[in-house]
Amino acid sequence: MSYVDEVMEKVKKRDGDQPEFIQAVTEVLNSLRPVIEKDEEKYRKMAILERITEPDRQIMFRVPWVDDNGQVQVNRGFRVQFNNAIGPYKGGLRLHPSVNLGIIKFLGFEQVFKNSLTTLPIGGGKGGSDFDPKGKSDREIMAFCQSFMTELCKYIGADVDVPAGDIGTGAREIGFMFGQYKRIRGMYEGVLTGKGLSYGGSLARTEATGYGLLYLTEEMVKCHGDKMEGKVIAVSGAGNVATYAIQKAQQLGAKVVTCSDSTGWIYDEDGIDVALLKEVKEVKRARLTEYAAARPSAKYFEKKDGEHGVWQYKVDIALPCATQNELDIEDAKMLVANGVKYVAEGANMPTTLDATEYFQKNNVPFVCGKASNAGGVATSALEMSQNSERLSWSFEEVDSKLKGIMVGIYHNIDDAAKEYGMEGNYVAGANIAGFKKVVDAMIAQGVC
Ligand code: NDP
Ligand code: 2IT
Repeated sequence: MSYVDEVMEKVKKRDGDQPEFIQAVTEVLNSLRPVIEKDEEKYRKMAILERITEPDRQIMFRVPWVDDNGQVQVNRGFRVQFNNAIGPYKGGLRLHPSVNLGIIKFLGFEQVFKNSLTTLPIGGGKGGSDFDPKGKSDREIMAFCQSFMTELCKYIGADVDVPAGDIGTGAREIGFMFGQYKRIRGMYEGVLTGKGLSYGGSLARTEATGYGLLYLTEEMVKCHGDKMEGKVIAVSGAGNVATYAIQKAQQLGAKVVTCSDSTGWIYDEDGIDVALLKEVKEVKRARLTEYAAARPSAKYFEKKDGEHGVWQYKVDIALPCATQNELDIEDAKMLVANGVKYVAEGANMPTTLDATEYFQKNNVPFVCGKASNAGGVATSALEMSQNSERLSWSFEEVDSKLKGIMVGIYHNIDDAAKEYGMEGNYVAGANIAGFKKVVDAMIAQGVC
């Protein structure tokens, strides 16, 4: 049996109850076959694949907090420190009821390769909780965040592990967590990114993931002899990534006709009104029904099982920006039948494995999240640099560095795919390029 298959079997046996983690490992290890096969005995002897699929450590803890009725609530907190071969652990904190160890492990595993692709010195980690922020008061959110950080602060630090936002964790939550860290540890350091601008945050971090997705997409479109201007785009999600992806797409002359949340989606034939979307989602924290109520050109549809949602329309580009496995094989067939030309992931693993293969078989250029959504964590690393030198850079400076990084990632993954005879397979290119740097560092650092 090949070394890749051997390790795949081991991971399935050991972590078979973590389907998302198995899915992420399957995609990465399959892509690495040509690299591993070139020097199979060396990698096997060093147990590189066993080491890269097993986190350095997995921390799980109780998060007790008091709700507005005086009732004590208990959630489960997680931090998976996956790999720090190239820098301190770095990755977001997800607050969503679906969070469990397998979800955090898949996200941490992806983060290792993504962070490597940014070219910046950051290792991979992820954390979060099954806490549901929906419908909670600001006081309840603060109570949760303070309790969560009371335990988490033992394991993180500016040179150890630097968490950030993800689903359900935005500027408000980062602020509450930063305040609690500072209070308990008695030190002011850049232990979190995505901070407010008045206390060490970076300009352009809020926009970075969405903007970065579009910078990479624009470069891919250009390299296919095409242009962004006039393109019609379907975006899913209505959170941080989706909002700024829509904004940048429109600045580049494209029209985004959809967005969605967990209960339904919007089709807006005139193009999404970003100012209104921000008012509904960032200010009021309301449902998309409010967007439709305020905009005559928009239609709201309630989500039902088995429907294609935002993927049913005739668009040139699809940008899934909500959550894992939100674009399945049936959606992919529909998009391809409607002539989709490019797909790039804003979310982490939003496309199922068979849907990814379907796009590739039908020659639709497809970029996986670990490359196309790397702009968020890259800008987090730029926030870390600014914190270390105790300076703040201008929006233009951060944004231009972000653009340079995203254009660089596109060419890096394109070149890696070509080098291994898989031209146009950006999934393989991303996994191979991300893997090589981490593995060089692991080998140089000995058995650890
Ligand atoms: P937000 O919490 O800001 O927004 C998430 C959006 O996705 C919301 O519209 C939410 O709807 C929707 N959503 C969440 N879960 C589900 C679900 N189970 N089914 C359908 N819709 C869902 O998160 P972000 O925008 O930050 O994150 C979106 C994706 O991008 C995630 O995969 C995240 O890991 C990834 N990502 C984020 C980065 C960042 O910098 N923030 C960086 C790189 C990747 P609702 O409000 O109804 O829950
Ligand atoms: O998935 C991701 O890359 C993020 N949620 C951002 C992580 C970070 O540290 O900025």
